[in-house]
Amino acid sequence: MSSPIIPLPDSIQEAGGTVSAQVPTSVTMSTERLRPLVDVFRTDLRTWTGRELDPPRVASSAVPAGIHFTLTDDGPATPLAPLSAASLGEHALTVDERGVLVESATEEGLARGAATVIQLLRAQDGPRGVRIHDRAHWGWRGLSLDVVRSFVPLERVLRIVDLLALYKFNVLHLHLSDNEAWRLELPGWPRLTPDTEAGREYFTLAEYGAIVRYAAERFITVVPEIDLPGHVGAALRAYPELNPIDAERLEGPFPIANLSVDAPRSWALVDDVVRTLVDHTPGPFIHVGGDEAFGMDGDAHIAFVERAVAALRAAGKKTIGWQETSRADIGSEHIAQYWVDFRIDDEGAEREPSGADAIAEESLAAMVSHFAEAARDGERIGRKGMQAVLSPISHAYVDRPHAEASVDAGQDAARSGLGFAYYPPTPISAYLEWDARDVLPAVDLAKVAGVEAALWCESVRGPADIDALLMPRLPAVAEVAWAGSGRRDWPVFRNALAEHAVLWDEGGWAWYQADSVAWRRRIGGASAGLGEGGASSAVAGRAS
Ligand code: TNX
Repeated sequence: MSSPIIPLPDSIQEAGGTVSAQVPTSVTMSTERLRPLVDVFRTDLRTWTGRELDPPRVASSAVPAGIHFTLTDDGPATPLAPLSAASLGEHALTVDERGVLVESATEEGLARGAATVIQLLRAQDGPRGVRIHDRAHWGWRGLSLDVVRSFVPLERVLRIVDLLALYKFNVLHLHLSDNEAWRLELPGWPRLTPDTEAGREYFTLAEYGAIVRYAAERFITVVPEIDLPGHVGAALRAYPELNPIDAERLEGPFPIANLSVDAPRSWALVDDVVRTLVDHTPGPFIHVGGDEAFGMDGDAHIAFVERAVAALRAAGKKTIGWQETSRADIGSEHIAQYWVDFRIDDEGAEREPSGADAIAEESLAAMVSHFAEAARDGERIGRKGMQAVLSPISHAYVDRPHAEASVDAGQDAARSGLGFAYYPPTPISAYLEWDARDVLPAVDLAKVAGVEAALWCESVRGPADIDALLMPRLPAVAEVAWAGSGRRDWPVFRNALAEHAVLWDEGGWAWYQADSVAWRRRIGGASAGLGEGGASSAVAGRAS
């Protein structure tokens, strides 16, 4: 049996005979405590389906043709945190003649069930009978969003949060600084965030707080990253005293741009970054960056990572950093984010794009030695017993050029310019057909925390490009991130994907209309109903 729900639930039982004739219009909840959650559900249902629900009421059970949320445990709510027990989002969902019932011991579980309800209500007619039990395999299901190479304004970030919620992600990792720009207000360092001709292209701390709150309402934790000690070109342009030598040679792709270990201001910057992120981030994790400090002395790199990690821990935070941070002596509580999987991607990684600026000779030499060392990070993560979040370039980076043509002529014409030009064209199936359990054999499976997609924006020319890179690749990564094994069968998955086009259309996404999928659009106001009309009582899902 196939199901259009993405990611595929742990267990689904279709009850073909109990089709609800009506689309629900009312929503109830077992306790007043659920009102904020149910209000967010109503908002998000409107976003993705255009449907309106009456204001929620407290009730002891479902009302006919209504949606009912039951919190089965009235103990105190635990703080939102990736990798907590609640982060698996366990819940049950039943659709029968009484209506739609979502049950969970946690609010987070109810929110994940609500995402399934939104997917079920995408069709024009009432949802069919179904019995679902679901929970995530991985407690870290993230998207790393580069708001630097192309600024992503607040409103767009919130739309991306909506998308993450729809596909049961629980982490938004914000990449806030890089060679090109610095996108977060930092008190005491005003030159980092100048106004540009395009206006103000950075987040004030108040705006950052608004993103954090909006995400938290959807049980998504923001993990901020100010990338140090490499990738600091923007900081060096604003404050050359952070490294007078590197500040002189910031042109071209992949510049050597590191904080200088000898510059006292470098350490002040690290401390101010740490303090600001800690003060404005309620979530338990801060990302220390740490990647691609090309040309930097290894001990100096380690010194910065150790100082940042120590300062964050002293302030009560947990740390994650790109895989290169595994070289520091920071204990096994640290999470290393693995990304350099050139082993799987030998062909494309070194693809020189036509017309690209030449990479400076010294940058190239520094890169070659950097990636030689990176090849040993996986083994290091395993040996040190660190946890790992998996973002393999070949399967989790959504900024790769599209391999499929688009059925939309405009999109197809723009295709060659979209995606980081150093990667080969990549089909949607590449984001589905991998298993997080196979990525890092040197790391104990119990130490694998989960999966994170990454959207880097070097090739992004406007909002439509962001849409076309994320969609429909993100749901494929969601499938891998939510499931231990999942539905990694492209011909089956694409049937489910095809059904989601109506949601993306309604949500206003300029998603990439790859010609490898028979998209089902809403034609003349009617779209197909839910389910494939398979045999009733079929049992499916990951558990079967
Ligand atoms: C590598 S991923 C980078 C980024 C680029 C990206 C392009 C990582 C830790 N570093 O700076 O934007 O490739 O896909």
